[in-house]
Amino acid sequence: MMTKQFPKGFLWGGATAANQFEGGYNEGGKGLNLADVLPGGKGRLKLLAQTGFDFEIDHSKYTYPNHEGIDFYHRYKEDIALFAEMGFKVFRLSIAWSRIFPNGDELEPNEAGLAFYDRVFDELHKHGIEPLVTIAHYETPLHLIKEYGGWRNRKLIEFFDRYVRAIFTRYKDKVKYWLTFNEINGATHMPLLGLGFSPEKEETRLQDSFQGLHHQFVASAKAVKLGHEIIPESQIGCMLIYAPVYSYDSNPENVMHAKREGDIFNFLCGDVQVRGEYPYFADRYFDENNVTLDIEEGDLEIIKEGTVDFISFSYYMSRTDKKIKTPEEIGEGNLIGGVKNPFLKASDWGWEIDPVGLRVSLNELYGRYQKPLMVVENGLGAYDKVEEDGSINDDYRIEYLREHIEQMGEAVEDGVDLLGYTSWGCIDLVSASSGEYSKRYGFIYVDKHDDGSGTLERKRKKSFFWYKDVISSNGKNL
Ligand code: BGP
Repeated sequence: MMTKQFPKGFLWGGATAANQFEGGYNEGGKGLNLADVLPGGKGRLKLLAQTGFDFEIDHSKYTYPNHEGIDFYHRYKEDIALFAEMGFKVFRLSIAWSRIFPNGDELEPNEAGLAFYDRVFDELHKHGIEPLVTIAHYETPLHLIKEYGGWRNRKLIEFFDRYVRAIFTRYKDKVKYWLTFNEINGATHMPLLGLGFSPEKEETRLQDSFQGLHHQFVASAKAVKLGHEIIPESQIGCMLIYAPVYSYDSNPENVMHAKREGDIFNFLCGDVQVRGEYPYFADRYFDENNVTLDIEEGDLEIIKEGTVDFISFSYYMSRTDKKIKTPEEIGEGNLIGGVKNPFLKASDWGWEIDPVGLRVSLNELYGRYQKPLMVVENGLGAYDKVEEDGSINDDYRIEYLREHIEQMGEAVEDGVDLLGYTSWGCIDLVSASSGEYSKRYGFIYVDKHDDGSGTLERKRKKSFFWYKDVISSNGKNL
């Protein structure tokens, strides 16, 4: 099948996060972070929230899959060679903050942690692959959570500043593309992952989340400014979890409700990071939800001065919104709420599959900001089966990706400035929401299972060869 032309130099690749694939959780002087105390299995986020981070790491009742991940820490050469075989132009990974500052509040960085990423970046460059680095991807040092209460505490701005200064300085000749906070706008839904705290009560969730977000906005803007100073040619982006919000029907009440939900979810954080100011609708929303932000003098100037160079986002699903739901409709929507969309099928984890929604997202984001975009996460979590001959025939994944890439091609044809595409979990890794190995996204299969068994051997899936062809034809052969 032929699709539209992607721009020359389009950045094809794959995406990961340190805590979900590195392993080596206590090697090289690394300190514990949030992901290290997240147990495996569905309901892990709730479980951790209930215990208030007091898990013993050797707890006999739970597994901790993020401790071993898929052992990229020791196998990075083999994995990067496989990415290179597919023709990756870019590889998205995160730096684990607690490898660089084990507790998060030290004054000096940990040399062994810095040296590890040096080796990884050198290996990538050896293969002509550009690193795209997320500075914070759901892995706040545990000490900052326990001692300071996570991002609710303004002090984290200072610690983060020290961390970014250390990595910008160290990797200034090796990394050009940076993202500040992963899925920053997901924080109000899942404050635990992004902000490192679990709301004590529902009534304070929004107040604490937006205060934490305000601290992250300041920290992000400072990082952008500093990055531009230390690495003049750097491109620093924000990272949003984007989900276009559709109205359930044409009832104007529903349409207005969907519009406002979309503004709050998709654009509030984006406006702060891209335009450098809180949007016009924020005040009313904060008033109506009893949110009073503590904004210190100078914060808004910093935010204004540290706007991002491009916008990156994850795209997994759209959301269908209805103002007043029937009792049956409550809770039947997808991960990020709403109601069921009768036109869409869902994955085995109930995530609605909507390729056209990706074109909608790209147009909405470009229409609002006119800044280059990058899709840095997209993919299908699915159960894979290894056949007797060792092959893995993941046609369902190929179909999913083909349909989404086709829609990206349409968006490019619409006139959207799109820099690249890194599909999520290009190599199988630990799921963020459920801590499962069996929710697989990769082109590369990893022999590792939910019960902890497996040899960690890597195998090329059918989608591996398909994606290789997609890249070498610059998106023409789908
Ligand atoms: C995003 C996260 C990733 C990743 C992905 C898939 O929200 O940025 O870390 O895990 O979702 O989610 P899951 O692993 O829960 O399937």
